[in-house]
Parts: sequence; structure tokens; C-alpha cells
Amino acid sequence: MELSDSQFEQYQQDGYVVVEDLLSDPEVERITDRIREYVTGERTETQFDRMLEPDIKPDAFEHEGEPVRKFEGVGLAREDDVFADLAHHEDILAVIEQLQGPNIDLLRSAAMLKPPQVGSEKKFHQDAAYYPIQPRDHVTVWIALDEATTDNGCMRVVPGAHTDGLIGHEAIEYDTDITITEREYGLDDTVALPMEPGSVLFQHCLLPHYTAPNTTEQWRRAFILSYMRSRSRFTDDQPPEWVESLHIAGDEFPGCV
Ligand SMILES: O=C(O)CCC(=O)C(=O)O
Repeated sequence: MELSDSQFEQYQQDGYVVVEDLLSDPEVERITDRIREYVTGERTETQFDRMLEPDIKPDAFEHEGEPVRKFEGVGLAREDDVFADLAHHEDILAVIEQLQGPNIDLLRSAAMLKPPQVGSEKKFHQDAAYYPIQPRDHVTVWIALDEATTDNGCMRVVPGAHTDGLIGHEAIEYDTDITITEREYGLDDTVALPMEPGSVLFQHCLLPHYTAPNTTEQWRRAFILSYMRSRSRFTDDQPPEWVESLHIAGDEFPGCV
């Protein structure tokens, strides 16, 4: 697996590239089965942060745990065999190596679920704003596990805006999210990226992006893995405790994130 020259150029120029059908149907099914086990409470052993949707309609779900907005934690890739295999997926790592070089750490691992009817929006943000690390070029890998459409909240990106650097963000009310406040982005600034299950979006961490609420009866599940260079360092002397990393490939470097 390798990005073609035009795909590589698109990543540099627009800040993203979608690789279609990177995962096979059985691979997607293995991941969605595991997600379902966690969401319904059938499987409990792995430690991670779980967040429910803010607007839960009573009786819309069979199981109490179903309106899960996301679950997140690098521990997912450390402790769970399915997510560990995904974090070490040969074809994903081949692309990351092309973009970042051979020394790779995992910075984030998260299931982003947008359940039917109640799946909420994710406001405009840059992933780099959450992570005080340099160089500011980590790559977010967004894996579609269901068909992602404009109606159920597919990814929308502002092409080329990663070259503007880090833009001002502020905290928003719900959960720990932050959103861009220094600029006013709207849907007209974005390109929508509908994707089939198994297709994978590689996104520069400075690329502003947004996902709309899920107004349909279908789930829009995705899995996120963010990779950085193993030589990455915190930008502050006092790094946040919640940033965790997992070495994935190549060499490790003392004193780095
Ligand atoms: O999957 C989504 O709806 C948005 C995910 C996202 O942009 C993020 O968590 O940084």
C-alpha cells in the first residue's frame, strides 16, 4: 500500500486524502462487533473514557448504553486485541510512514459513534488544538465503519486551510470539546466527504473540520487513530496528564511525548 503521487500531493496541498476500501468487509465487521460489545456493556475489561450523547430520547434505544457518543483512550489500542491490530494495520502504517517517516507513535484512539437520531454535531476544530505537541503535523486517520453520508454526519473539511497554522479555539459547553472561535467557518467553506465502510481519511492535524448531527435512522460509526512522529515533544514545560502515547514502529526517543 502506498499513496500515489497525486494522492500524496493532495495531502500536502489540501490537508487530506481519502483511500477507498483500505479495510476489507471482514475487518470492518470485526471492529464494529467489538464496538457493539463495549457499547452494550457485554465487554467491560478495557479502560477508556465513555461519553453519552447530550440529547438522548428516552426509549429510542434497546440498551441503556447505546446512546454512546464516543469512547476514547490510547488504552484501547494497548489492551484490546481488535483495536491493537487496527493501530498496527500494515496498510495504514504504510501511509503514515510515507507522511511521517518510520518512527511512529499513536497519540489518540477513539470510537466516534453518532447514534441514529441523537448523534450530535462536532463543531469546527483543528485536532492540533487539543494536543500541545510539536512538530504540528500529526495525522488523524478517520476510518468509516458505516456508510457516512451528508445526512448522518460524514466528515466535512476546509481544504487547504491546514497551511494557515493554529487558529484560536475556545471551550464549548458540552464535554471537553473546544471549537474554533477566531474564524467563522460555515458549511459553504467545506467539502463533504461521504465514505463507504472501510474507506479511510488521512487528515493533517491543522485541517479545520466539522461533522453534522445524525438525523437518520442509521448509525454513523467511525474509528479514529492519530499518529505522530516518535520524536514529537510537548510545546509546554508542563504537559497535560491526559495526553498518552503508545510506541508503534521504528525507534523510540527519550524525553519525547
Ligand atoms: O467523527 C466525528 O464525528 C468527528 C470526529 C472528530 O473530528 C474528532 O473527534 O476530532
